[in-house]
Amino acid sequence: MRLDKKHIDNHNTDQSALHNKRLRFAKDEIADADQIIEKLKAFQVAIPSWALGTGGTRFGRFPGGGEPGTIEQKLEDVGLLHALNQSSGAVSLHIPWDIPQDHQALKNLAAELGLSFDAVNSNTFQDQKDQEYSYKFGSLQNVDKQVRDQAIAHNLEVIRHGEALGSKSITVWLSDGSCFPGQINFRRAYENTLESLREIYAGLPADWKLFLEYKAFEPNFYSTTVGDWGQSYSYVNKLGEKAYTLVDLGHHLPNANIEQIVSLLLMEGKLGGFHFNDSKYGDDDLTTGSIKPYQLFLIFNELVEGMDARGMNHANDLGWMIDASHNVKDPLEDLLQSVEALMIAYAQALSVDKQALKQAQMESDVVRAQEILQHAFRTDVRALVAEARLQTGGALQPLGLFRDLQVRKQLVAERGFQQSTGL
Ligand code: RM4
Ligand code: MN
Ligand code: MN
Repeated sequence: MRLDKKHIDNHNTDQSALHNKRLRFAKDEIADADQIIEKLKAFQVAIPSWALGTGGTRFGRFPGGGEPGTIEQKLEDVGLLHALNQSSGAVSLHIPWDIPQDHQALKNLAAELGLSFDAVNSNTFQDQKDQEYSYKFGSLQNVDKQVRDQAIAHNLEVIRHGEALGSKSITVWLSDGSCFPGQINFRRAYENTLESLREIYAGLPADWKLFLEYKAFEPNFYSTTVGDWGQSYSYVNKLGEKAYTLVDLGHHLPNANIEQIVSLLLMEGKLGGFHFNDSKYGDDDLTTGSIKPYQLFLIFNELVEGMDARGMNHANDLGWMIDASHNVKDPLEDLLQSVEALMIAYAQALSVDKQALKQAQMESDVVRAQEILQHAFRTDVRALVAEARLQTGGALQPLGLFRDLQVRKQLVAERGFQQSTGL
């Protein structure tokens, strides 16, 4: 299904009086509103191919209808999101959940929908049918070199798929670790993993990046071999200049100060990208900004400050991706909410009075520093985000239009109740 542009235009016409009123108010409140709008227009968030269907928990799964069954349909779904918000212009594929057959045809379809391919993801946390060796006791860390070689070969194949699609990065997330004390030797696991990563890194095209994601626990519950940002940093530092750490917001122990992690990784030039989501307890993969919007804002505040300090391009120099799972919401509605939350947090961070904050810090004026940050967080920037969408051809209210047009009903009519390969 494709959206007819005239539906978007009609929707925007209907909404324009209200929008203009809100925009005037926001522009009065926020200095540099026009510059913020320009930055928002350039900012794109990649949608994960595994989040377009209903997810589940280990207790069950309650699939909805009209879910995409093929990569082509997944691209079409991302195309729908992008048509609505003009901020979802990329897709991140997970292999082998999605194995591209005809790369050129997929590239053509993506181009038609205004999409590009962001990082490709490898998967050595599950055994696939016909796989020779099992990953039950780890992949890149495995004590058996044959298992490691199989996992390395898989990663190299993922890179080849990505190359053919125009991706420029691979994200490696390992479930490797142990469930019980004594199960593995930590140092040997580290060394095996490093050696394996070096082989993958050696197969990286010159203009590619390798993102190494960390996670504190699950599915291994005693130790994880890339368990936190320090461990990821230790590997990527040894690998070389094309290797970076990837931060998934749900992969920390409770109450970790993620914004500080972000700031320091940026300072070290080793922050590669993000998997955005939200969580209350663990790797809950909930809608971005649904539980801790202030934390999301604080992370963006560090991102903007740190990227500006290094002269980085906000839109292109880091990988911006969502990593979510939808159990009770329509996946497309959920993703629209996540992208909106990201745009709002980014806009709020851009609106922080950086000079004043710096001065407050230099004077150790703690109260003033808090006032400055919270002022930005509490200022309603939604009209700026909507205006950026309007100027790029998107809908003023993407979620509202998605519902008005009964997109899900149309997808069900088109595809039936098939189940996608969602996470
Ligand atoms: C992991 C991690 C990875 C994702 C898998 C499905 O917890 O977040 O990024 O690819 O889940
Ligand atoms: Mn992730
Ligand atoms: Mn995760």
